[in-house]
Amino acid sequence: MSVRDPLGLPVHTRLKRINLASLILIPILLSYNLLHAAEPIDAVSVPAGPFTMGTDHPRATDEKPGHQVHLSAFAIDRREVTNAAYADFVAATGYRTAAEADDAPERLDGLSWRHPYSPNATPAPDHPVVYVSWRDADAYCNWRGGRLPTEAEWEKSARGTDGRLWPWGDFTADRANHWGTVDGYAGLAPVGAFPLGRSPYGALDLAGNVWEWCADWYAEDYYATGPKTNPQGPTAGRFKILRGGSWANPPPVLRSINRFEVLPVERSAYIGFRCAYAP
Ligand SMILES: [Ca+2]
Ligand SMILES: [Ca+2]
Repeated sequence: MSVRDPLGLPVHTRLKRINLASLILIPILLSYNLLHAAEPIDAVSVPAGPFTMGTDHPRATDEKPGHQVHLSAFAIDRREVTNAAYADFVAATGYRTAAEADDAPERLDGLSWRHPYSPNATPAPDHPVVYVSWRDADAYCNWRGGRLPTEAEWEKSARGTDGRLWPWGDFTADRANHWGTVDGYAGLAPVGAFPLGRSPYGALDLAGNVWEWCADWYAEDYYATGPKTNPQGPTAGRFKILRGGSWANPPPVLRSINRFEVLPVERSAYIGFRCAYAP
């Protein structure tokens, strides 16, 4: 007489059925998870310590003065956030960007992060996501367990501690996607296409490709008046900070000290972002 389980089946028969089901179901479940899980975070570490923020250059305006700022340790994405990564976020959360709202002006053009080049074109998965407002960027970083970098964190990530003006040192045209085609790209480039343009900590495309949202509100005099330890920006304001310049800007705009301010609802083919994290 064989042993029977509560369903009345011989145990060895039921185990066979379980094994058969596992053979079919587990690979399906695994492949579903692999297809829908977010890519692992690839961030570079920036150690605690001081760096030179801003400049004393006579033609500088809101970048004055050069001053020592001390930051706690943090990590920052090695690359700009891609369309593929943003698609993972939208698939997981159902998030709808500002450009997709019923009353968004872009709806007349059919442009959004889903269709950034033209209404019918699908974006390249490895291009930086664009047409994202400050809130759209902030929501993504929160979902990833991070946040947008502060303006000070962004600048330290790009400049290191020796006061350089571009992430790799002095400007050379082959190290960032900027205005024109001398760098090999007329428009957006895949993220990480310029390994020689890496910052002292290994972050890529901090100069060029897309402008990057920072957490802070903008104040013209903040470099003169802000705190010298972990500055977070003014408590309120009208504009948010963008840094690094884009594929549509000439080299001086890509300088790592260049501050640019826009309304937080702004979105365009020139604006993307990356996230920062606790170390
Ligand atoms: Ca270019
Ligand atoms: Ca960039």
